[in-house]
Amino acid sequence: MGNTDNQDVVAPDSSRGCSSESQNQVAYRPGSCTWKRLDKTGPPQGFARKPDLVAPGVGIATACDRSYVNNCQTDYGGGFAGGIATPTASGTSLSSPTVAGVAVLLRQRHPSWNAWQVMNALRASAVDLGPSGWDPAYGAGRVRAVEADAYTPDTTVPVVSRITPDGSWMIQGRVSYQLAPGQDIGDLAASGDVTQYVSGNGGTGSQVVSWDPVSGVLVMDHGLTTGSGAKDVVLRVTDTSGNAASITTRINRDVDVPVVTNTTRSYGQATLPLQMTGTVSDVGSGADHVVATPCGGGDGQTFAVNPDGSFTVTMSEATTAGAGACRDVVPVDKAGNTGTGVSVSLVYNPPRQAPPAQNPAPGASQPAPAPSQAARPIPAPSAPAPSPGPVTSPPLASPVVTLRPSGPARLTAAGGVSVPVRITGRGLITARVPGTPWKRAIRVSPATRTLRLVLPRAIARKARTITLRTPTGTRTVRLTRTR
Ligand SMILES: [Ca+2]
Ligand SMILES: [Ca+2]
Repeated sequence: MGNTDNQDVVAPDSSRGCSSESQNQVAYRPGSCTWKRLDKTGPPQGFARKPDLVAPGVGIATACDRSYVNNCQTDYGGGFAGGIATPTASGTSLSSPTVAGVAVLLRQRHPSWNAWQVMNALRASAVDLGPSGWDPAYGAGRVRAVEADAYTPDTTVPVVSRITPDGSWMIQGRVSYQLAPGQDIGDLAASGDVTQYVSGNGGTGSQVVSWDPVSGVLVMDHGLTTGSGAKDVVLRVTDTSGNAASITTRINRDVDVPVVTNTTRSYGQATLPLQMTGTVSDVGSGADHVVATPCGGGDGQTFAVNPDGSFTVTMSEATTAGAGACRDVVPVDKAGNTGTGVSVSLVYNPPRQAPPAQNPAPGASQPAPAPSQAARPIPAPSAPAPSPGPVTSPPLASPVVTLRPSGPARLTAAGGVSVPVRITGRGLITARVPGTPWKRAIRVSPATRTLRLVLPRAIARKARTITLRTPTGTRTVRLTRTR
């Protein structure tokens, strides 16, 4: 309650509300000034916007006697007939009884009105003073009895609808609602089926994150704290006339993290880029995507997970033979849970050009080598051109390759293999690492002194021997690990 003089000027000693903040900003901003609901009546704590009203409270004629009342003052400008000075007093102690008297009249005139409706009648009928609308000096304005009597109470139930989510999945998350703009919200209360809580009553742990009275958008933390599964959260909205509406939001809570399974490392791809494939399984919301981050750090890249859980991660930086790429791949489910990552390293080993046809058609030309083969780490002489001959001559016999390792074959930690050899003849040999799917075709000639290969790291870790197959036989070579 504030007090004004007969010019509608707020008295210096009048009580004033929070500065320029709106009612609901005050209610939802921790640390801002909030109404203390000390007497447990009236509007809920945190929703109060004070003062409510002003009423005349300066120089009010009273029956007070200065002999007994300290703040009883004398107004020598007025006076009773007969020239006796009129005893007056100032302060909200004088303005409050005026408003209380109007409220009593309203109660008598409208016995069906509840306390909210009497309060609203007083506010709505007041003369707006000072800045337009409610302000911290005048509140709703100066009380008016006749206009308050003519007030029609609000019986409209608040209209509230949910914006997000609707049956979607979340861990901790927020629910947003749309309240019809302009509603005078008296109370907001929300509850979950696991954790009971209230909001908007000024208590600690309020779940309301934001509330914009202009747009009517309210955002609330759902407040659920336990387990996965379907949960109901209820928001109850009560307006300042006591009209209430509630809305229930079904939340599918998922706190189970996704898991990467069935990782397949692809290597030696015939075409770039390198790709790693795998599957993500998830309890609850289902896998959504994986985030692949360079193992040495850097920006993560997102790859979608298909409905069947499969995904493919591509690594585009390895474009030359022997170049490698590495990713830490972390699965994420639709609720935002992130699982444990897997680390994947791949080495680009371009496929060998197809061996020349054993019986090339007369006049057939050799295909041009692919550009990437220029970067092959293995020095290999050109394939022998088919011997020229008459077009009617029979097919040439296969070149004969005999091979005798001439020293220890070495394997470095990086996967590099070198095998000293002596070669007779020209043609292709096939290298394999027993127990793995890895194989490679190598073109050789008598000039070849060392076979050089690069194994993917995963293969190199398993490799103990390497098998070299020639048209005339197979030889297994033991690998010596070197630094
Ligand atoms: Ca005003
Ligand atoms: Ca999950």
